[in-house]
Order: sequence, then C-alpha cells, then structure tokens
Amino acid sequence: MENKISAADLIINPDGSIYHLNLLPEDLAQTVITVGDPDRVSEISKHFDRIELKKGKREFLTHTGYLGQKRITVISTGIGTDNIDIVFNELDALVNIDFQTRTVKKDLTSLDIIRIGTSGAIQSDLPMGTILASSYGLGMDALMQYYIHELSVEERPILEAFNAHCAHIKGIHPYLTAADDRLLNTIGADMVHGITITAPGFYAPQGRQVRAKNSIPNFISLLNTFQHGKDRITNLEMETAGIYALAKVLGHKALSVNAILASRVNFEFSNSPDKVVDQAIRMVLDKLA
Ligand code: R1P
Repeated sequence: MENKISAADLIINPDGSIYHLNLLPEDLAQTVITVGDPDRVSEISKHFDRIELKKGKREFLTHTGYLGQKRITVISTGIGTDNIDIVFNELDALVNIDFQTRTVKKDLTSLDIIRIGTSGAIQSDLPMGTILASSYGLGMDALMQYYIHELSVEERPILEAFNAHCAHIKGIHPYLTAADDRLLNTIGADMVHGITITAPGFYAPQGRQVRAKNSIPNFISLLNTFQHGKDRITNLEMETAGIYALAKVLGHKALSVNAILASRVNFEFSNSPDKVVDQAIRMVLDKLA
C-alpha cells in the first residue's frame, strides 16, 4: 500500500491503542484539555456531568466525558516539550491516521486543544492569581529544530526582534508561534494576554539560581525588557511553545491558559495555588460549556 506508515514509525499496541497514551481512536473527544500534572486531570473531570472513560500509562492519564452536550478529553502531559512531542503526535495519529491501513486519512480532523497550566510571571504588574492566555509561545527549547516549521508574516518580525534582543546569547535557536485566534478571542477573551516563554528546564533555564552557576546573567531582566509593538513577554513555563508549534504543524487549534502562581520579579509564590488553578479551570469550562 502507498504511503504506509511503518510499525516502527507509529507504534500501535496489540489492543489497537496508541503506544504511550494507551488510547483507542474512539477514546478521544475533539476538544482536548492538556494539563502537566496527572492529579489535575480529576480536578477538571470532577466538573463533568458524566465521565465515560479513564485510562492511563506513565504520566499520561486521560479522562473523557461530557460537560452538558460537549464531549471533552482531559489528558496529562507531564512536564516539558519532549512530552508534548509524544502527546501531540499521538493525539494527531488517533484522529488522522487509519490504524488498520496505517495511512493518513483523506479527511483530516482539527482538534481544539487547550492547555491549563501553571506559570510564573516576569512582569511586576501581573499579580499572583492572574489568569493569562498566551498570545504567542516563544520556545527556548530544541523541539522545533527537528520539524519543518514556517513562520507567518505576523510571527516573523517578533521572532527576529527577539533574536536581536538576545544576540549575545550563543547556542539558542528560539521559535515562535501564535495562539489560535478563535480560541484566544473566545476562551481567552476575559484573560490577560502576553507572550509566554517556554523553557527547557525549571532552574537555570528559567533564571533560577540555587547552587549550580547560571551561564546567562540577568536572564529575567533580559526577557522582561523585550518589547515588540504592544507585545511583551509576560510569563515562563515549559510546554506552551511546543504545543502551539506542533498544533500548527499538524493542523490543530491550540490555546495555553496559565494560572500565575509565582512572580519572578516580585519574588512571591501564591499562598492559594489550588484556588488559582481552579479559577483557570472554571474560566475555561464556562466558555466550553
Ligand atoms: C513545572 O513545575 C511545571 O509546571 C508548569 C510548567 O509548565 C511545568 O510543566 O505547568 P504545569 O503545572 O501544567 O505542569
């Protein structure tokens, strides 16, 4: 058969489920919420009117159910864009590859994918408890060096300006992708918007200094002084840029919603992180219902 995807390129388990996520094609809804922490999956599905499925493997826990008439899948990705690579390719395969023939389907499905995650602010006017929708994901990790990923006319000048701003840092190859407009202006309508930096780590890659010495001095001030028109960098986390870029490459729509739990410039951490995350969850589910 033409263009058959090999058993090594796309691994399907003996029961017909996709390799890491352990899901069958029919287990997945067209609206998908991703979270980092597997414990957050039930914090979301507890709001559902009915849960039809609970499955998991490794850090990838999935609940699919209904909020009113709307079928929604919640899945945990674990931490980082290396996991986003796995989750996004496997979510896409579940809807766009025929597992019997191992070929790409003729009619492709575009998923709506919403991340509900936690994040740290790097602008002093963003208080703890802010719920922020990422207008762009700016990746400092290496994921998109392995994919063909083209910039839009709107994205290119922002990335070029950022590269010029960071020209003295050697060896990084940032990438930038916009949020899906429809999701940003519906689900993200009542949220603060800003550019989200996705870091390939939690400590030095986010400017934290504990014991190991950082190679980039004043990293946070470098990031929070970047300005392009009205766009500025507002927050740091570890998945958004990979989510936006892979969603675009694969033809899905994505929005990242960030519960701001820490301020890296005011040196604070929220004293009610669970409440802030719950507010982000409620804001997203209200719009989806
Ligand atoms: C780091 O503690 C983790 O928290 C943030 C980061 O992106 C990273 O995954 O998001 P989640 O709370 O969604 O995992």
